[in-house]
Amino acid sequence: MHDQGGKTIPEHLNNETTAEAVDSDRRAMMGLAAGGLAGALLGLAPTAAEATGGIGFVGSAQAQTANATVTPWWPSKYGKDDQIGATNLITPQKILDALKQVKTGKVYEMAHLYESSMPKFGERVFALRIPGAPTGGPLGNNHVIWNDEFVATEIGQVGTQMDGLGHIGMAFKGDDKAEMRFYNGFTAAEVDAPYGLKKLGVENVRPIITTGHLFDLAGLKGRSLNLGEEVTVADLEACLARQKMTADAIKPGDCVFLNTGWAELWNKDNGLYVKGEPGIGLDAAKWLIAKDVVLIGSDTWAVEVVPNPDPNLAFPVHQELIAKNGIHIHECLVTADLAADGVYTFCYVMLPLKMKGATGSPGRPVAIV
Ligand code: UVW
Repeated sequence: MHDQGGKTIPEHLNNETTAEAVDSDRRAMMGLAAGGLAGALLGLAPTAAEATGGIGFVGSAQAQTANATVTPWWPSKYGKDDQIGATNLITPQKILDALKQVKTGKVYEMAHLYESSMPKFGERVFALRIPGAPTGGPLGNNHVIWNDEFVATEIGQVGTQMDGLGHIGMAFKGDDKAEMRFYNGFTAAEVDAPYGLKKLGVENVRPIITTGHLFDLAGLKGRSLNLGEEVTVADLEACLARQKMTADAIKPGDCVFLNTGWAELWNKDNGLYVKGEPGIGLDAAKWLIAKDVVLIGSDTWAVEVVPNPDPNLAFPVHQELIAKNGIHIHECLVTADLAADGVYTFCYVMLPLKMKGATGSPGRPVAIV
């Protein structure tokens, strides 16, 4: 363990090799930008987001997406007007099957504490205040007082967060909103509005009560995974074998989770936590999509490998899962407790807030066995 500013960081995530790797990855990305289409970025001051770390890895790729040529992914297999995506698969029968996993009633908390010090992607904020403290009173002969909180934040996109289907899309033609597409081909002109999304808001998502499966990648590798380390299909299969499971254990409508060990950095080295991460690449994402999962979660902030091994791509797994297949991503989860107890299959409960027009949901997801 290593002490940094009074916080203890696991040695294997803090050694100079890791720090150097981060810097050299970043230099490599910026070098590619210089040689590629994003050369136009050169000479510009880094954006505020780049200065914060995380987005810096994808800055060059972002500059290259102005005119994407993509095969339309709509209409959705759930119908051309569908707004709930893969949660269509959470049927009463699925819930009954999931509840069969509950044998002891033990609950694993999978959310981090929401607090201002938590790591946040880019320029996101989380500020909670109790105005007045106490906010009101005293009133009446009984002198009642009360506290209310005021929270300023990107509420669906900080801390433990489930991405809704209106969070991620693709710009086919610059900033033409009629050519920006989201899940089911809805355009930004149809979806986006300043006071909340008009379509695909998180209020549409069904309560998620289904069977969950953990892939203990840190257990498989005997170490926490590294920044930029791609989780492959072979890794997922090796996890299942180690956990004495087979791939057909994952049924349509189930959720899957990655334990990478990255959460060891949470509130210890937030800069490194959001600078990049280990996670699934496109191949593993497609393998899981073929299994008709409803949600993929991880102890990282994006579930997918960042930076992507293809430096021209920025968050392609987000697009593949959310926009193209209506599959949710659940980020910044606590998975280590499940891994420590060897709990690989459980009943997963996440009730996204019915927050009209929101892009995602905070919450208190739990695994029950
Ligand atoms: C982005 O919003 C780009 O990332 P995330 O969904 O991981 O917060």
